[in-house]
Amino acid sequence: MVFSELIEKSAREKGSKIVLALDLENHEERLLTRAIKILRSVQDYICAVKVNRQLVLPLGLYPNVKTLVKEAHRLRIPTIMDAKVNDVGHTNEAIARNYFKVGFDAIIASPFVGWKGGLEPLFNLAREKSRGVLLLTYMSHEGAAEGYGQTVMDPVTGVRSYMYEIFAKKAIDWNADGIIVGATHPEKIVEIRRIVGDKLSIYSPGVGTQGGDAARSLIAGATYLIVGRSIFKSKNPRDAAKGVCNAVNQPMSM
Ligand code: O7M
Repeated sequence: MVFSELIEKSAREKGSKIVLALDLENHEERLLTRAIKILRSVQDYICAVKVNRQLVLPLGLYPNVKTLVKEAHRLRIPTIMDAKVNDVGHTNEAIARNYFKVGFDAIIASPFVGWKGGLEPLFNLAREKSRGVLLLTYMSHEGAAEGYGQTVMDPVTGVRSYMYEIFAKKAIDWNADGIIVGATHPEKIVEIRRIVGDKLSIYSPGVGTQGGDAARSLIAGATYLIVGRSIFKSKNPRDAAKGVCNAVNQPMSM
């Protein structure tokens, strides 16, 4: 099963479009225990878990991150490694190989490095291992405009486009499993959804703490919502996850 089908199935089974961003602070004691505890407590209200380097660095891949990924899979929760891979091809491939080896179902990469000698080897590896690749397309922070939002001119045709329009089209051409567009820019979600149609899922981070609105992002065209602090920093993460899940729960339209 390809990643986009895996998460779609999970979303249907759980009745949730929420991807938990498990960004715990590294000063917290017993980090792995706490990560697993939160994951178990919210399992009924999330369709996937996203782990980033903030957690991987203090935990270490072996054995801790591997244990966490294994636990997620035991709970039937797909796992996404938010590595924002952004280097030359051979190191991109090596980075992805390490994350796939501990069991991650998908990896997040940056399209700025391009295809040839950039993301091509990573995509090839992901296909070989039946894992997913998600691409950043417009980030949630203000400075996203300086990169993803800049206007660029095609040197051959002279046509001007926004960087995010180009990335959205590349994501289709490269056969990515989904793209990331910040919930703090619902107008960008609308525009990008027009470009990708129903060919790609849109994952939208920045809900809650960063100011993005869950329902508004879904109406704009997001498929999944990536939510971190407003769930795991709350006194009762399970109730918080349930709250976000129920607030946006309409009949699944994926
Ligand atoms: O809900 P938060 O604000 O606590 O966490 C948001 C998560 O989404 C956090 O894990 C970020 O790394 C991630 N994220 C953004 O906040 N903005 C982006 O533009 C992109 C991401 C992301 O997930 O990129 C893959």
